[in-house]
Amino acid sequence: MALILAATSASREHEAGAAHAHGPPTASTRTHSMLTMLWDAGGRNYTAAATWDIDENGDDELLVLQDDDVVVIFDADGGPQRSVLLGQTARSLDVAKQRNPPAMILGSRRYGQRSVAAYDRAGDDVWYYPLPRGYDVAACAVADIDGDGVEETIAAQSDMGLSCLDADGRLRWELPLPGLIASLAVGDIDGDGRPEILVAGHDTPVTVVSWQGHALRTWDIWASACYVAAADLDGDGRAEIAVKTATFREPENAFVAGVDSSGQFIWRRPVPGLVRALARPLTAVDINGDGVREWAAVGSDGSVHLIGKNGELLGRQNVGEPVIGVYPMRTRAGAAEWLVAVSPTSAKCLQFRGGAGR
Ligand SMILES: [Ca+2]
Ligand SMILES: [Ca+2]
Ligand SMILES: [Ca+2]
Ligand SMILES: [Ca+2]
Repeated sequence: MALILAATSASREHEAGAAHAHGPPTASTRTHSMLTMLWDAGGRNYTAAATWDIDENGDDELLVLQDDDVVVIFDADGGPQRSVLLGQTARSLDVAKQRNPPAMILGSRRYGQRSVAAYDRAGDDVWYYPLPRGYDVAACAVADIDGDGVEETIAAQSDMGLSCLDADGRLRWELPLPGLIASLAVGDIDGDGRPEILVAGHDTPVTVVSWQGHALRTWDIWASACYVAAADLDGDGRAEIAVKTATFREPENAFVAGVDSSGQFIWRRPVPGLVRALARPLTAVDINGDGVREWAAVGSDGSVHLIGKNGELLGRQNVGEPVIGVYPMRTRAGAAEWLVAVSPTSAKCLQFRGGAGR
């Protein structure tokens, strides 16, 4: 705990210093040593990823989507386990976690036909749902939104809206939404026991959607928030919310912000850079193993920021190349989760220094 507090203090000094352009150089050195790299699974043309214990051996695997229609599965130690040839171009990826065995859920395209498809880890078809029309599936999320113990899949087509499918790939509901959707998140943001779906896109307000597929409200002040994440960081039954903005004119002024359940801003931190299409620049991870998750946010400059639920900066490090997404990795090695930072040509697994102790 002392380590974390000391590091937080150093980070704050560095933040203040950066804002005034004359920060103490030692602060930068100290924040750089917050994360150590465990392994780097280099590859080619990575476009999206997910982490889950898909082979049920107790450690998460890293699933990375390449632009040549292949999913590469890496073990928790970074060793390649298998490659799955999809036979269609996939753009977004999640895992049906409660399915036995777990399945990969992919937003795909084949001969111009958009679809959501489920595959087992060997690459065999589980189900396939053709989407009627529209652009690529910008994001898909698997979650039990109606509380019956079985997960649904929500797919967001960037120009069309949402489609909710049941565990066997049959349509539950559709919701047309305006604007170019870039991301979606599922979490119980008001603590009523039912999850909400948050949808964000380019130059469009964040929309809150009910689990039955009704648009409840929009947060007009967040039109520049094109990425949204929801996760119950502290385990109190209510999901925390964070957004990342993308301002095409001034990417250096982009930021990550914490938002309450009514869309009001709680805190904000500068995290530079555009949000690339199909990227996942924000995730929840218990990087220090204290039982409370943190936000990890990436900038297009390669910076990885660790941010507490109240907006406090716990650490920052540059991994040296543009990162398209960050993903938590749980292993039997300890309570602390690892963080995988995926860039187009590498997947770096990072561990918080002094991580496993509670
Ligand atoms: Ca369900
Ligand atoms: Ca709710
Ligand atoms: Ca919470
Ligand atoms: Ca933590």
